[in-house]
Amino acid sequence: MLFSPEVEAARAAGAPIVALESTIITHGMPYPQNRETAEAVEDVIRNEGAVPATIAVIDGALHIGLTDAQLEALAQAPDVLKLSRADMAAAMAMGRTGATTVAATMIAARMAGIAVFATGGIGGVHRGVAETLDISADLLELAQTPVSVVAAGPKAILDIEKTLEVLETNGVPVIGYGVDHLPAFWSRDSGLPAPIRMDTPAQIAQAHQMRAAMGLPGGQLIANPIPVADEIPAHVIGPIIEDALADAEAEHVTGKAVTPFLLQRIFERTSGHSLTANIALVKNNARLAAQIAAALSAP
Ligand code: PSU
Ligand code: MN
Repeated sequence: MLFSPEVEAARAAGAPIVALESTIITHGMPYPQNRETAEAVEDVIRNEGAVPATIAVIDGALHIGLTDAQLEALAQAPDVLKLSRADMAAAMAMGRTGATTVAATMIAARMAGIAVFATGGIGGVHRGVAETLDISADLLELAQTPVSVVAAGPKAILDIEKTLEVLETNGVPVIGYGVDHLPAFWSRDSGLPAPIRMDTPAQIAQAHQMRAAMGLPGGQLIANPIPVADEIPAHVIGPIIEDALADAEAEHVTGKAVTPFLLQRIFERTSGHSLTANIALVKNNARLAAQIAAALSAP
């Protein structure tokens, strides 16, 4: 495990650190917006007084925090693997380069002693699960790895109701931040109630600590709604998602390829509006994550 100089210094000083995933860079956004976003998100965290730790596997080494040069190289690299719990260790053993999903980033964060992680959206139960059994490893990671993950809610490409059921069965608290309804990534309201509502970073930090004190395994999912100005309302994004899902089925896209395929199609069909929204919500999540990290490290 290799720490960037910035993260190393933060660890030594006991400063708040926020983990960031890298699949969003390599498989979630096109170049150069992916690199620009990654840097902007890191800056949001720095401006809140915390230190960003973007996580990736580079030539077999697990990096906690990337330099600007490493970030730039990753953003442009062809054939970067998408690493989840199942393949992270294998990629390291083989000396490969891979981006970490939410699940893999949580694993790395726990190893590095980082309690808070910001991303855009988590994986979940895919629609048509009865046929495909496609349930993201992200959900099972939340059940066992003690990291608080700030996301903008499950994406509407998923079956949100079933995603909530799996999280509940696995004992994962799903916390709507300042909202009674669960947000749905591009939209502020999924139409479903948020299982728990909290209104301050301090409450979220306290609940994280309480779980640890109780010896409960697993993390928390904090669902932070996209800012009003950047929202794509459900009635606009809904039909576009339906089309993208139909394309995926027609083209027999399966497994790991499903999420990146759908995001790309939705990007094309919204003339890039989905990307603008995605960037805004990741920054918004980074801000909240930094505030939670600060509350956790407050004496
Ligand atoms: N949601 C996004 N963009 C992404 C992802 C999710 O808005 O890039 C990525 C995350 O890394 C997440 C992964 O962990 O997709 C989930 O993939 P899967 O459904 O194959 O588990
Ligand atoms: Mn999947």
